[in-house]
Amino acid sequence: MTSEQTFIAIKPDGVQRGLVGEIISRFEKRGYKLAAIKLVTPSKEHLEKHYADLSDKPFFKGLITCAYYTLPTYTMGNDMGSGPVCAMVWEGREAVKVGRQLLGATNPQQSSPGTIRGDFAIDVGRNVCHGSDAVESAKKEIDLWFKKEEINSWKQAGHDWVYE
Ligand code: YYY
Ligand code: MG
Repeated sequence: MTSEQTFIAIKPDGVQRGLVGEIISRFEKRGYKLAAIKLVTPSKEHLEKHYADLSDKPFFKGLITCAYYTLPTYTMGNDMGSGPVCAMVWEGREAVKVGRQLLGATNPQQSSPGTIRGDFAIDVGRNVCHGSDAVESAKKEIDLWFKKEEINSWKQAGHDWVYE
């Protein structure tokens, strides 16, 4: 597989807990290239689209609740809509698959130490990050979160030291 893009987001719990730098650092150190980044507080409608395939799940309502997102501080009881999300596009070889590996299992109780969730999370509803689960969903998520002109095309100075 040649270079591909994945959508990675640091959820409000990750932003509030000061994990933005740490999570970016893990993707950077692995060798991936940051193609887009912004801090956004998504609307309920936006989150409904983002999580459309989970709309019949019992945890869906809690996942997309935005009741508190205008409050200045994080309020317990909701997830993605509770404050700013750090939305990113990361690019590189097998970025979707390896991105998921860097995140760890959905439920942090099952996430291996060394993964982001395995190092920084305990409960599934506070698992600090999102990553696309397939190349097709990555394309849809990138289209949903970013305008074309927000995606940067550039060559990393260290490219040839990362790829053979
Ligand atoms: O892709 P990933 O985030 O690892 O898991 P999904 O199955 O797509 O679920 C999205 C999101 O929903 C998950 O990161 C936490 C939340 N969630 C939950 O609160 N309770 C569950 N039993 C399963 C998922
Ligand atoms: Mg998912």
